[in-house]
Amino acid sequence: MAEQAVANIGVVGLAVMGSNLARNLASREGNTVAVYNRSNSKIHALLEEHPEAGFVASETIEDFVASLQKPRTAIIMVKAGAGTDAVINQLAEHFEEGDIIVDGGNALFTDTIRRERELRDRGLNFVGAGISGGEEGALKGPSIMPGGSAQAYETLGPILASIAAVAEGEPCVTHVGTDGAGHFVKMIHNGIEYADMQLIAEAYDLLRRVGGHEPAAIADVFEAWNGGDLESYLIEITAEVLRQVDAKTGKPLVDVIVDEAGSKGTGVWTVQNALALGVPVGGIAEAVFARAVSSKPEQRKAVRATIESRPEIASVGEGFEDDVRAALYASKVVAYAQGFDAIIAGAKEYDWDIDKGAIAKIWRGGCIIRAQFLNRIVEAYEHNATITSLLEDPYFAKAVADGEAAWRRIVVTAAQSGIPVPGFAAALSYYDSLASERLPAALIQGQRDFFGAHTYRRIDGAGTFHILWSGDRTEIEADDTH
Ligand code: NBP
Repeated sequence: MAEQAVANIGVVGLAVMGSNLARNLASREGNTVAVYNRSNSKIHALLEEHPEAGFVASETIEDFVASLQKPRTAIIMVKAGAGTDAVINQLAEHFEEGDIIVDGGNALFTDTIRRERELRDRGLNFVGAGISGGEEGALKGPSIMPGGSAQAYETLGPILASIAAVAEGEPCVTHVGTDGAGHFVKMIHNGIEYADMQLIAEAYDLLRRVGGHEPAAIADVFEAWNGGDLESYLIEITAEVLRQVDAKTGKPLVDVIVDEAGSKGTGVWTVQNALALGVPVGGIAEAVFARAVSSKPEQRKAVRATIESRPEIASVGEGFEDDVRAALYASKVVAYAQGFDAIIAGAKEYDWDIDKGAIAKIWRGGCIIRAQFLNRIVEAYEHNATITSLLEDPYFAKAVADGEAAWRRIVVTAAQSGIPVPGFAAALSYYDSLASERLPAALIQGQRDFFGAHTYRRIDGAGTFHILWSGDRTEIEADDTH
């Protein structure tokens, strides 16, 4: 066990993510990796299974700290929440000015903001780093979204770059911004992931129920789509899942899986925070809600029992598959546009200087939403970093316009057939909202003025107005304190 300061990086927390990240670090030239875990059995197991990694192991936090060269840099990979706070406190007790504590877990970004402030006051650097890619990513190359100070990134950046995934020759890591910026962007990444998965699931449902195809045939469709502009990890694994046959029954696996989707909460965080920031992320919210609806089997059964007949499935022609593909692509553009809107709003609220193009770049490899499509987002922000929405970019504007007719046909077909497409429909409504010259928000303002004297502005001049609704219904100029 370790006594001397020989390691340039340490990992605390050796469950699946931490041990894989430690192995990834150890496999890169120039790294000597210190490891520690609360239950020592995990340390021994890791050392036994991977002697080649040359880990510097410690059975106490004191020895772990002593094994690190200065500035000491330790990555924490423990369960988010109380476990993370416990480990931070242990490290902070022994760390000295300039040392760096990295939280690579799935922390809520507001916790990261708090932790960074507390540790900064003690002269320590704290980096909240979102890490995406699951256990395989941690081992072979994740997408890494670190926040924190620029000073900490000077030491940490090259180490993270050495273990990150590589896309188009560039490591999938960038200094996202100060304090909680990295965990905020990771949260949005997960929100977009929810939306993307929901849209793919809706496409599958339509191909199955309207198109009449079996899962294996739909796998072929997804495989073909993966060769085009939808090329992505999620489309690729969808084909794999649909092709899988259940060994026990001989049925497609997808037909024996209970149709109740679980979640770990990052989608909910995305929607809660977007609501607080006033950013419409309907595609992500519908994806979170769709999982919630699926997870209420008793309610679904009770309502189903009251329904006597369901609509007939609409009959469709040869172009149906292409229509579904176009609807999927257009809805996906909307989901990403909404996700980037949330990043812009978060950056404004929390005073982060976030380079949107750089975020799209680091999502091109290692993470769950990795896709060809992200290159188009990189190009959009390279072309004009000040666009108010991705839908304003010429490429995306044309992509959506090209698919628009098909998108509408698909939403109509789904509605006629009684097939839920909350993702496709919400995305289309959002697009139509942005595309409409006048919105019925004017009526809402009238209603608000009626019951709450909330006032309104006029289209033909400055000022704020109110109708004397319970009086003679004349308009008066109001002050804007209402
Ligand atoms: P878990 O989230 O299952 O956490 C287990 C680890 O936390 C063990 O090392 C455990 O130590 C340690 N721990 C706990 Br629990 N409470 C502790 C405490 N009070 N003090 C010290 N250590 C404590 O591990 P994981 O699945 O490897 O994930 C690690 C982090 O990475 C999490 O934040 C997770 O959200 C995030 N993440 C996971 C994935 C994924 O695909 N799994 C992907 C991306 C990010 P013990 O051995 O002594 O109990």
